[in-house]
Amino acid sequence: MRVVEAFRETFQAEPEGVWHAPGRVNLIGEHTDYNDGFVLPFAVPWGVTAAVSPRQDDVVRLRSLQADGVVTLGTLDEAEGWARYVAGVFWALREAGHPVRGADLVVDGDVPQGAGLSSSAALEVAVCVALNDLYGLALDGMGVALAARRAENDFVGMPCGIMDQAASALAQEGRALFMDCRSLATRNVPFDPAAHGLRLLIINTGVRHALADGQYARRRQECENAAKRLGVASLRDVTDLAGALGRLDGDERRRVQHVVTENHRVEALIGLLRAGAVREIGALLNASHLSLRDQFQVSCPELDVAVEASVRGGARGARMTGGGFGGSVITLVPEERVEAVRDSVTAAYAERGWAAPETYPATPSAGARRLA
Ligand code: GAF
Repeated sequence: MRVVEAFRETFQAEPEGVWHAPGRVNLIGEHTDYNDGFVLPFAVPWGVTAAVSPRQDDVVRLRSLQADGVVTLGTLDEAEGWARYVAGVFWALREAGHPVRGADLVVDGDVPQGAGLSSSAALEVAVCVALNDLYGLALDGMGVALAARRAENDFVGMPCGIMDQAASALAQEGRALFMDCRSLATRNVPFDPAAHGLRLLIINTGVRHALADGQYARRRQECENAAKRLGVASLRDVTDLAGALGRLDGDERRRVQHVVTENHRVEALIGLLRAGAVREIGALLNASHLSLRDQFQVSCPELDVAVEASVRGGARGARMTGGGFGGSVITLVPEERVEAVRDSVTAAYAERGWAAPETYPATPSAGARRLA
């Protein structure tokens, strides 16, 4: 494993172990996690592999095969850029009272760039499962996800929900992960499009619009404001949508419309999967995309064009996946239409002078685990 060779070369020692944590795509349930709602992500075959040894002191030495040099952190506050995601995990575990000292780490990531497939959650979770094992913390998968989310919320400063870290920590091969983000109950739901003559493709727009982080925090705030105005703890608790919409206007009204209907779409999609009606989930994917575009307003032209062109090319349905403002589209395509869908998207992009986006098969993969 090249991460082990790099560890030997960097620290002149064998790593104590090697761990892997994947990125994710979300099948449906977008911008619902921080509203105590439902999500249905699954792990992708790409992620972060970490070779790690514990230390007797509190120093963290860190090398990424995707960046130059070795970062040495005497204190966690010294971390900058990508190293903050790693330092944040040490911080979150120590804050929770776990006896975590320093470590030497080499990390190697292969999540496609710009794809919005949660490479940062993969990095956090890979480090967290390593420290969990090395320091005997006995956290379960959700415990790992919660510590990783705390690192991102309170150390990195990104107010994300629990979906990405939970998917990375708890996903299983061949299954999607249904999660109730209020109770944190999870269920691994079999999802095998190939058994139905279908392919789920990821279309990576390769763009990430600069407003993404600021708009994410704003959406979250709008949802909290709307919940307060409606007198509910969170938008999960809206049971009378028509009544709620009648009491709101403008952006808050749109946000509520999205979140409430999106939760129902997650439940409907689970129902179809349970009935073996995988071919029928396309309409829910399309409806989710329109809602994210028009009500939640987190799409962008590159995502919309990829969705529309893939449906024109014969996809059963398509939607943006993840936070939005760039990243990827997922599209559910009958096997015999895969080439036609790729051609349709490439042509639509070319018409606008955009480079052809990369596409990859999205195979539901295993969650975080120790490799060696
Ligand atoms: C990002 C966040 F990190 C998730 O928590 C989730 O809110 C998602 O956007 C939108 O569904 O990936």
